[in-house]
Amino acid sequence: MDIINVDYSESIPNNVNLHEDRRVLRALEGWHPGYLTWWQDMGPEGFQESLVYLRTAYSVDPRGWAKFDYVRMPDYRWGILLAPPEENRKVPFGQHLDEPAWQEVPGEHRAMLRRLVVIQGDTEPASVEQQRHLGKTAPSLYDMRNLFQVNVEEGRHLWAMVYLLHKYFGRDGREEAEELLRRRSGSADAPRMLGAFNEATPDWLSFFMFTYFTDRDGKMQLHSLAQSGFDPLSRTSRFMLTEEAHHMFVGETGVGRVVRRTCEAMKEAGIDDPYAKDKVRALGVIDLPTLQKKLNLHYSLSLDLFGSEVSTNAANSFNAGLKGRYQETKIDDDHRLENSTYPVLKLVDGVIKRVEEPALTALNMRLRDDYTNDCAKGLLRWNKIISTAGIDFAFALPHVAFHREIGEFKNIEATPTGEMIDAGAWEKRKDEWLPSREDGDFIASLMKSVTEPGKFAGWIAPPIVGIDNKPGDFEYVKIEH
Ligand code: BYC
Repeated sequence: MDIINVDYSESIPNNVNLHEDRRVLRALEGWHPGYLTWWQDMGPEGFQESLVYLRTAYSVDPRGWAKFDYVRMPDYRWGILLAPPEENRKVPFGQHLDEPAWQEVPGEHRAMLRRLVVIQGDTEPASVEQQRHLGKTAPSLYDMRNLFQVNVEEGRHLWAMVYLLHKYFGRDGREEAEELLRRRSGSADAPRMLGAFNEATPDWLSFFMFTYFTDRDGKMQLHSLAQSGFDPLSRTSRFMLTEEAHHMFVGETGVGRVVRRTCEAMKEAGIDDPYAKDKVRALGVIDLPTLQKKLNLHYSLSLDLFGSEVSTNAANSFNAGLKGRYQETKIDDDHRLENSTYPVLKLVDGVIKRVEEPALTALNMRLRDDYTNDCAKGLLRWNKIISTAGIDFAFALPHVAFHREIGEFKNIEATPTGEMIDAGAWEKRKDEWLPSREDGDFIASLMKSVTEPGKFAGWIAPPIVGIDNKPGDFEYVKIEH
């Protein structure tokens, strides 16, 4: 079997030898039409007939795995790709440490494993649903293409999880796979499972913040699942991470280009004061304090995706060898964590305090801390753009107690610097910290579609290089009306 190159002669491209696995092939072929209906109903609105310059994975060889070509999105070849197996891989943590990694579902941990796969799977179509209207207001063809690339790959990530459900979980796996197509982001009756995936993505700034902050939760969670003792989950997560890198690139460079354009416009107009909101907005660019508010919103929503700071679910899935830590195999400790502690910020007698908790139950917190460190890197780059322009302003990540719905701080209100305030003060001041209706209206007023090759909306700078090294005026999307 060729585990490096993908077999495209099958109806479902794959490197898992599907043609020899008639049961799973039939199950996936049975699921496929429902997926396509979902894509038509909930995928990018208005561009299903357009030719989009997309990358498709043809191999899982890290040295060259994708090829670019014009594709109509419904014809995209969503496939099943697992990273090559590591020989003699062992469970790298938990109670089963150093036992051979499982090629089949360990019976005693089946329910827990299915839950992890379903939650991961649920987020993928949710993000496509959240972004479905954005094509119509894309600031350029380059950006429109990046949006659609992210969308088709999130669709593929759904396939990745559905494959695991069909292959390893039998009847209840099939039922869960159906449910993944039935739930809808923001629906009152059948919402998506995690909070941030039911929020609207109303404009392109939200899209860039989402791909920066929320896709980065995806990165951290996938890294943890890539450590899994259940080898098929590890292998599928490892390949998903290869694709995920582009999504975070879209977020980081997207926000960076907005910041750059704002700074340029301010300099051209001789405005030094970043808080001169009306003057800056009159230039048709987004003022830096409003960008900070958007950042506050998306970062805090994404923190909620890590679950409670202290969680027995997290401890159980670690003990069971199903979900590890970020870069587990590079950490120098016993990989069992039975006797260690980890510092956690908690609400103790009404005060935010750092306390030592058993490391096992504090695993969500640890992953969230790794996430925060990763998030901070982009802020440094954005702040560099601002300081180079000579403007006195710097983005900062808000305190973890700010605007939370999950965990220790869900019942209190706190400012972005972590000062606790009462509900009345929060109501009065929240528009200083989170995008107000007026901010939303202003951003919405800038969201005008630009579809001439090489042209960009006035609120965002062009990228430094094109996708696949294409020239600046490349027609990334051939729009079919
Ligand atoms: N919203 O013990 P707790 C991505 C529930 S993103 C609603 O604190 P646990 C992507 C929880 O289910 C990555 N409910 O949490 C990004 C539990 O309910 P039950 C997606 C929540 O289990 C962009 C109860 O509260 N992958 O890939 O330790 C675009 C107590 O939970 C939330 C994963 O997340 C919430 N935010 O941790 C596209 C990995 N948080 O069971 C894609 C798989 C908690 O008592 N999932 N609850 O009824 C997990 O590892 C864990 O389930 C979680 C939660 C980290 C999500």
